[in-house]
Amino acid sequence: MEKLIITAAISGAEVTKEHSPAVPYTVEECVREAYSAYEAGAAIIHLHVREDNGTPTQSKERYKECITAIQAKCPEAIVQVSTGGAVGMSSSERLQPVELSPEMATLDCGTLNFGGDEIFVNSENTIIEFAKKMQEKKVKPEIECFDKSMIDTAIRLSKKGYINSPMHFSFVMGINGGIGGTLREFIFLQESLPANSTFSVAGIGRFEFSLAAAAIINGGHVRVGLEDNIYIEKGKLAQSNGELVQKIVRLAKELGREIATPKEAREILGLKK
Ligand code: KMH
Ligand code: ZN
Repeated sequence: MEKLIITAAISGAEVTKEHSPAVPYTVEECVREAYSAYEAGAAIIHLHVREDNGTPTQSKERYKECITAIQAKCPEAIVQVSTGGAVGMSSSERLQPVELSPEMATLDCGTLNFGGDEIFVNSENTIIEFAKKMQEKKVKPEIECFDKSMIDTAIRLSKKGYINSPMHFSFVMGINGGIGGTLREFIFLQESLPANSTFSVAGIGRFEFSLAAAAIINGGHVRVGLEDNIYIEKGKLAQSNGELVQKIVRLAKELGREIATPKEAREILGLKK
């Protein structure tokens, strides 16, 4: 089986220091959290940025500052910017960090009720606009799927030439409003993928580690991090993103799967650096 790529979603846009004091807001805090994950074995840093007071922003300048600082401390890490941003942001606001030509960016492939009464809007035109910008900037999309229909949308847009193959998917599972976090749903998503694709699984909250184990044994890759889950075990907060990554490294070792270095992750994903 191919080596395991671990992505650390270190910051997110919804989780706050009230939930966990380890959630990073400032550039220094983002570097601290990215380094803890990188040192533990994460090849990819999935990045949202904030103002110093914790307000989510998609400012190109803030991303640039943060990416430069992370790369100084974690020179090999693959930085994947978010184009999801926070619920309610406009598409032009969300798309800004792609202008920096990062190696990867998320491409959210559909609209859903997001965790409650909010709506995360990704109309087909928005997805196409984002996908075209990623092709122009030579950015590899990580296709975020919160439900099975989003895989179908990506396949349809790929057939129309908006998304290059082979595609790399991320199943984000367990958000209220999206697909659940059971093994049955995981298998359903995996079996819905085009044959040549790669995929990673991000289990939200209590689904983080069970779905990580499913991905490890089934040839997928894994995303963990404070964006998705703040607990290292039931009722116990993780001290850092690094601690969450360490747990995945232990799981992978027990299950006989080796961890991909950033260089190996680039080879698996077809990234050029
Ligand atoms: N913050 C969520 C509304 C992404 O990074 O592309 C969207 C999100 C997805 O986190
Ligand atoms: Zn995100």
